[in-house]
Amino acid sequence: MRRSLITLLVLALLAVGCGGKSPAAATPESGLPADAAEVAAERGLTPDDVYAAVKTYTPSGQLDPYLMIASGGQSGQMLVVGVPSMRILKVIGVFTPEPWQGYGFGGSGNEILKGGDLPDQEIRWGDTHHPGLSETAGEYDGQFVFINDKANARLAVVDLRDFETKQIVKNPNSMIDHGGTFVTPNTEYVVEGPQYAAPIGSGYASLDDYADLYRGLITFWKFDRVTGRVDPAKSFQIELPPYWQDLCDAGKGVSDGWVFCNSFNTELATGGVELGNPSFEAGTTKNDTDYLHIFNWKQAEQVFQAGQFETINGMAVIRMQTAIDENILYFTPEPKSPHGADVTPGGEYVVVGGKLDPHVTIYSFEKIQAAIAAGGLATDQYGVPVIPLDASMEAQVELGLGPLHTVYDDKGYAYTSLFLDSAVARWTLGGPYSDKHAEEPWTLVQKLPVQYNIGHIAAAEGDTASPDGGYVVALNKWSIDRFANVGPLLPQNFQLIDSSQPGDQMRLLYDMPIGMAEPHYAQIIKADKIKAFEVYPEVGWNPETMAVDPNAITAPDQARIERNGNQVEIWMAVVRSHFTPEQVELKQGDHVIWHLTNLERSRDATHGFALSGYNINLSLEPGETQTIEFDAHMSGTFNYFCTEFCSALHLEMVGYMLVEP
Ligand code: K7E
Ligand code: CUA
Repeated sequence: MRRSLITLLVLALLAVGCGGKSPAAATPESGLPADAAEVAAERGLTPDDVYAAVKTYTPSGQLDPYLMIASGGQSGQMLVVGVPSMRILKVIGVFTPEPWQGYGFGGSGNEILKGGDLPDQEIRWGDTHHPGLSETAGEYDGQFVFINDKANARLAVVDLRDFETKQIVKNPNSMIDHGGTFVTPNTEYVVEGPQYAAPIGSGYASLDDYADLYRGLITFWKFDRVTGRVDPAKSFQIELPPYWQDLCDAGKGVSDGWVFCNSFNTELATGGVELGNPSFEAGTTKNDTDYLHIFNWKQAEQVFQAGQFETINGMAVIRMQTAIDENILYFTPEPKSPHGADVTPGGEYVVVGGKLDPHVTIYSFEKIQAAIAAGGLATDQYGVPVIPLDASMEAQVELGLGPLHTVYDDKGYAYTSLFLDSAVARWTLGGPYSDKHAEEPWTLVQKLPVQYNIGHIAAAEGDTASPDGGYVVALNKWSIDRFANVGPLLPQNFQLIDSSQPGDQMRLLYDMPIGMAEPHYAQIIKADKIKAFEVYPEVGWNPETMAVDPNAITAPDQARIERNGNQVEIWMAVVRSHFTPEQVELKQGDHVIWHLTNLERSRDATHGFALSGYNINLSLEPGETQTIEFDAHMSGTFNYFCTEFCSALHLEMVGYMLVEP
């Protein structure tokens, strides 16, 4: 029935011509079923609208072929969105406690969040920018996703078996970062690019000493797939000039072993508009060009393993002079104030968008290598060899105002976001991509308006060695008039674009408001690559260790309370629709260790555990074990209750915790 309706709709579209701008001839003669035609007419839908509806409508029970993992901006979290339905499936607690996931309210999430604290400062939010999916041979493998916290220079690891954060590491030598995360093609390293320069370790130094004491710092976090953790002891950093390094990308294919980062503020501006100095916005944009940073990370890894580093705050730092002497670091000029540096699927080119230059500049990895091999390069003021632009550049394509970020598809097209034009530019790649499309290489094909001020752009499997094509998502910064007015703070707008047809046939399909933060980047992975648990594999599973917890119980009759002096230890069973025990008697001042195991094996049979007054809240997914520990410092009558409506007798899923004064 449903299938035949869609067939009819599609036939109708063909009949009325999908490209037309006039309202659909919503009559039975159009081929639309009478009731659908009436709805289309009533709502004033054009054939384009009907096309978009049919492309995105996902009937109940049908699954999306793609998942988009988006940064959650200032919320500190990550979002999981189905594509093309643009349904939000999950908010993953990362740098900010997330009550729905029971993350950061007494369970193991507290320890994970603590991993990101400064020595003397607890931090409970983040500014997430760039999610990076783990890769094997340059393809997303669906195992992990990483993300940075720009605000505090931290990195988080999320395991895609349960979509939960497993680790947060604090960069001990930076207070801020930006150009990460992204992975090397086999996830050997998760790279955290820097941003605003500071003394290494972020100690105090006068801005008068900026050129001498301030530095950039790129971090290569070693990732261990078996433990699912970053290993700081096997990680290293490279000291850089105090230019403000921005976005980075890893080479792949022919350029595997290399990393590319933009920079701005090669002017070494230090601001002070209030003192009559040029403002940062003026001071950092004086030069016509900045430097694309080119790193040989495989060489850096060897230098690190050979011990040619200094240990600063427990972290290995390869000094700038070592990086120069050991042929790790090169520069080439790039048009002023660049933003994205994006490596093509085969690794042949790096595409750079200059925010203040209407072109994208395409660098050839082969030419860069030839220039390095030829030697005789001049250097910048810090002694870093600079490859002249005409020796590294392959092409420039004029796209429009404010090119920022570029992604790729399977048809030899690149897609660049144009911030000032509020448009997505589709243009053709040359070289080995020339025979994939009908147009001239390095040519603008189409500019599709978006609403409004697009920042990043994401494509299906777009950062892999073999992008899919079909969908592109515009991550727009402003939404202005796109949605009902909800006050002066407006949502961001994700716009889904159909990129399945060649030539100038891109179409806008769908608007999705993000009313919780400003997402920056997103990656889109084939849904069937992710093999997430439906329930935890065994009863008693500890999601932090990804193994059965020694304090798990497997049946309600193992539940018990043991007192040892003023320490009380509880082993609690949680199953529809009761907790065992239901009465917990404590004395004020007791130290409480409380293990909870959800014995359920049915999918979605999650129980919550909220303990009133004590700021404790857990989400116990089927099979999960969590442990909370606290001092019963308040006397009184408290309830613990289930916060997930798990059964008809969910309200009865409750217990009393009595604390005797
Ligand atoms: Cu907002 Cu990648 Cu942090 Cu560009 S970044 S827009
Ligand atoms: Cu368990 Cu509600």
